[in-house]
Amino acid sequence: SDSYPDLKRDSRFKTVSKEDVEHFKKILGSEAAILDGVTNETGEEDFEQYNSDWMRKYRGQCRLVLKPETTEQVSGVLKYCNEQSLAVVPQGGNSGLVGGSVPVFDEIVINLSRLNKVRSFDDVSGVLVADAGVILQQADEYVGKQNHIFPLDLGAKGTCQIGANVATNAGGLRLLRYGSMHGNVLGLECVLPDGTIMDDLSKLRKNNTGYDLKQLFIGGEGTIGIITAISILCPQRSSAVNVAYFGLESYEKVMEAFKEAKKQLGEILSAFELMDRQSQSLYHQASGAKLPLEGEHPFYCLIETSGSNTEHDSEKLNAFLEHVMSEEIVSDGVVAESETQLQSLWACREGISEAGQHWGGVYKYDLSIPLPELYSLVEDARKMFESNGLMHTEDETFPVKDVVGYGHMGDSNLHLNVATRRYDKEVERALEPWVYEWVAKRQGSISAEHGLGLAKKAFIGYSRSETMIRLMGKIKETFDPKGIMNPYKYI
Ligand code: FAD
Ligand code: 2HG
Ligand code: ZN
Repeated sequence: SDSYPDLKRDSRFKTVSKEDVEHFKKILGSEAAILDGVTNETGEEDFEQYNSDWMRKYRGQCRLVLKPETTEQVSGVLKYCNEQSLAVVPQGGNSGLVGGSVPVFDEIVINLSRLNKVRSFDDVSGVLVADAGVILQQADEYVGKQNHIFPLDLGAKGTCQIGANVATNAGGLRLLRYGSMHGNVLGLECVLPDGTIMDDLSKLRKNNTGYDLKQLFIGGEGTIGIITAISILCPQRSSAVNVAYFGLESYEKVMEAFKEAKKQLGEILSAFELMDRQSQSLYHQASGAKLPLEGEHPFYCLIETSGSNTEHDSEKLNAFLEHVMSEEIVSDGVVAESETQLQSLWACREGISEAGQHWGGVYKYDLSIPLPELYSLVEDARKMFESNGLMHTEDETFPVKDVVGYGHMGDSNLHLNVATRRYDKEVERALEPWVYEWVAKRQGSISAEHGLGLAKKAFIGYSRSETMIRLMGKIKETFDPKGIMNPYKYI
């Protein structure tokens, strides 16, 4: 591939033939379920959305997209692919940030967008059972009508799919309150590479009967099978939701504010997000949106509370605000007075990811770092770019525009985004393995919530021991002996 000079197509995999396409047509039984550039002249541009990722950084060359509508169809497709040694890439909403959801060479894309029915919801237990291809926002709206909330929320909610959320073990904005997929997913239905359906759509919270195999698919990034349905515990929706946005003088003050928020807001705290000045400026420049506070502050935080009693929550939040203002922990702040204002405060946080690539390219790092040192990475990265002369915020001849830090402070999860004017090998060489070494030295994780995909595959050793990587290899081999599932990625 021209896109990946360092990678070689695995010659064990067959190239898709006209006979293969005929076979898939029989399994799927509908024109709408196949995008076929093998037996006809379908142009490159029709494949663009399946071949290239959200950041336009990774690009494959697939000429066949399959969109099964049922678990049985997924099973039929995989069984055939396994027999014929045809490599596949499971694909959800294609919002992943590590190049995991697009082919590297000519792998067949198995897109799950048509497998999208809610199967059941029980408003007593809060258990939702739904197909993998249901879009996150739609799942949340569905359970919302019955006063529940999907236990995950993230900026890509309008496009990402719940099956893929499980496959990536997505973290998002409220993990602090509701916990991770590993705890909330009660059951899965998966199709193994040989077409076997593993039906573990349990609705039980407790089930200590043998190894918990579904956990391997949670965060498995489509390397051992395809998730076709999930069963997940949805908490009660809170009737009182408040959002506050603060400006702070230093990172030390941010840590103090977090400590106070836990102490004073405890059980109603549902998000504590961090944004630095540069990230807010980038968001403002890219979107044109007005920032909530007058003047600039080195740091900003977004706090959300969710509870069942409006009066009680407001009282608590006001007491907290009074305290952090009078102690000068926080310099300035605003509390959302309406739903519109609440949305626009959240947009200041959720909009950063997209703003990062507004100038042409972006290098994204998603890291777990112990809180006291979390922000030093951003400062060190800036120093690094200043000393090697690659960064300038105004001068367009410099490849790097700015370095910004933000993220899920409540989970010790930093997002380091290096906004560039183009994808540039020199910038990449300056960042890697520098970032990974920095994080490993502090016993952090080189991928907190986005996964490994193609982007981080080579760096797994910075976060996992050789023994663990060897065991992971064995698991992969057990489930997928022919290696057809999402090859060239993960491990
Ligand atoms: P895709 O990108 O299509 O696929 C992701 C991976 O899962 C691929 O490896 C793919 O092969 C595999 N896969 C997809 N479907 C299946 C399936 N049914 N079975 C098996 N494997 C499958 N992530 C976070 O964790 N937290 C955030 O806060 C967050 N915010 C984001 C904000 C923005 C603006 C964007 C663009 C992305 C964000 N992400 C975040 C990353 C991304 O949204 C998540 O990783 C999400 O879970 C991916 O869902 P998707 O449907 O787009 O999957
Ligand atoms: C977020 O929290 C996402 O906004 C995306 O995880 C982070 O783009 C990023 O680096
Ligand atoms: Zn995130």
